[in-house]
Amino acid sequence: MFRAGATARLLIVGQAPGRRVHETGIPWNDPSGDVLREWLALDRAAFYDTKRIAIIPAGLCYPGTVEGADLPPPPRCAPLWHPRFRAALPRIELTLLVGSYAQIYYLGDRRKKTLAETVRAFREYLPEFLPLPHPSWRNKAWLARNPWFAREVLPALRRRVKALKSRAHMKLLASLASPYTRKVRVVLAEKKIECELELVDVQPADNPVNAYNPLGKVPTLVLDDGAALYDSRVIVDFLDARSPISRLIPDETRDRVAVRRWEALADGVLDAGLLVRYESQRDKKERSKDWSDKQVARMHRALEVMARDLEGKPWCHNDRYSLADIALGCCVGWLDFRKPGEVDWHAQYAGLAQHYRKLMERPAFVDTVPQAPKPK
Ligand SMILES: N[C@@H](CCC(=O)N[C@@H](CS)C(=O)NCC(=O)O)C(=O)O
Repeated sequence: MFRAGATARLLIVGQAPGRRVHETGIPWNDPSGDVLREWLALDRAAFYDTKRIAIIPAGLCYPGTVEGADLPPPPRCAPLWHPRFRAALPRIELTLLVGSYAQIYYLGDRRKKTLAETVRAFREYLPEFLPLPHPSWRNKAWLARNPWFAREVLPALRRRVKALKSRAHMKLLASLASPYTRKVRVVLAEKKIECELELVDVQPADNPVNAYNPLGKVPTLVLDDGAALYDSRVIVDFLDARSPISRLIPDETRDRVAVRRWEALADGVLDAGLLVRYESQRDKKERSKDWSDKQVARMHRALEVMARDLEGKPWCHNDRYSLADIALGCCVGWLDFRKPGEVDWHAQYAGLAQHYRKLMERPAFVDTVPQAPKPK
């Protein structure tokens, strides 16, 4: 017995259907389900909304009872079915492991000696998993013995579930020409995070972004509660931490700062390129050649360092695709598009061109190629 829609972002893995659930054909349709819904602060409509929540127990079928007690799920069930379900549910961001059977399958050796210790150490398993005790009436005494559960775990659980619910309404104020916006869009696509795109024109001094971001720049990410995040570096940080799918920023400090240095370099080339572009749009007699030359020289120095650091490597940092590659791709893709200072990076930095071709094999890059705004 299971309920799941391909867009679900929360997965609830319980034990196995009990007799009442088996008879009604609805998972968690029993007093345990009522307690679980209270823990999650969700009503029945929200709980059974398969577009948002998938419910797949460790054992899919009713295993029967012996002397009134439900039998445990057969151990072969989860390894057989869960990988298939997970492959069909690419958007799951948080998996609630309700009871020890779900924890055995998903956490394996990462479990502590007792269920209570595992649950109490819940922060260790986030953002991917959150272990919970089984909310059955038999566990009432457990809950009384462990008051920290209501104090520490439930508020964290409710916060996460609420955040998942509201995430659908995130809105990215964007421009299809902006390379920084592209960086955020590639991250959204790689991490399979849904987000509405609102195209805005940031040219006029009085533009609609100002109301959310005093800097009046795109990208700006507006959350459900109206809070706004900027700039692109802060937004990608937020998005990467929100979902465990395709981690793009490493946890370990040295790796993380190495990836972020790549990003700073790629963004720095763009900052200089934009200045060159803005300068070229001024009246001819007002343009400063020295100023533009300084920016172009800066771009060349940075491109040279990037080409050198990439030499002989499959990816910018270590052996995996990361935000460093995304930042580099968005940088050189934009140079192609706007050609500030006529920098011929294809010829001069062949390694970067080759890397961009490789990135353009990814749908996230193909779908976000910069486009000029439509003339009004
Ligand atoms: N550091 C910012 C740069 C954002 C930025 O400069 N965006 C440009 C579009 S590519 C913009 O909004 N420009 C409007 C303006 O400068 O008035 C980021 O990473 O998000």
